Amino acid sequence: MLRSRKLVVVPLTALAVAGVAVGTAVAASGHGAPKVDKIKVVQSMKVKPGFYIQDGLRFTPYRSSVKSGGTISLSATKSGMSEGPHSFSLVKKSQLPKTAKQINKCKVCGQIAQEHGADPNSEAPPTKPFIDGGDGFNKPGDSTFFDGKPQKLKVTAKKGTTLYFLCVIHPWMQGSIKVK
Ligand SMILES: [Cu+2]
Repeated sequence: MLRSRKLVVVPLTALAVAGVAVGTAVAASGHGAPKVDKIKVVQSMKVKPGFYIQDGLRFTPYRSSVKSGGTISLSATKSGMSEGPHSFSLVKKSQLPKTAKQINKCKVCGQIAQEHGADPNSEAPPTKPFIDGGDGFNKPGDSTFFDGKPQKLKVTAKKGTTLYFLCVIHPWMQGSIKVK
């Protein structure tokens, strides 16, 4: 039931059903203990019968920081996965939707979902669970499909950069990471 209410920009049936292991997400390894910043998907739903349902599905914290070369660990609570999978996608600040209309017509969300290889006409998993321009998780367009299984992302963006992210399936799930 929740699923049918989901705000979907392009038909994301494929993303919604896929259970994909993201093998290419870069794991932190070696060289001492890299600082790991944790971002978690959580849910807290509020309902006012007759009026609205407030979907508290979100990344928390929505603002965080990481050292250049450091690691972001992505995880989710059980309820955080109640509305299907997510993506953790870097976009430009100007591409973050702010209004309901922008959320419903999130152009960049459609583009990134398409690049993940989500076939809107099938329930096949995305063909490309990890999108990377080739030099790590550091710029708009880089994206990982998140099925709830914890992931570690090495952030290669330079010190001083702020990365903005959202979930292309639930585009109100947004946040930023300061690279120190
Ligand atoms: Cu999501």
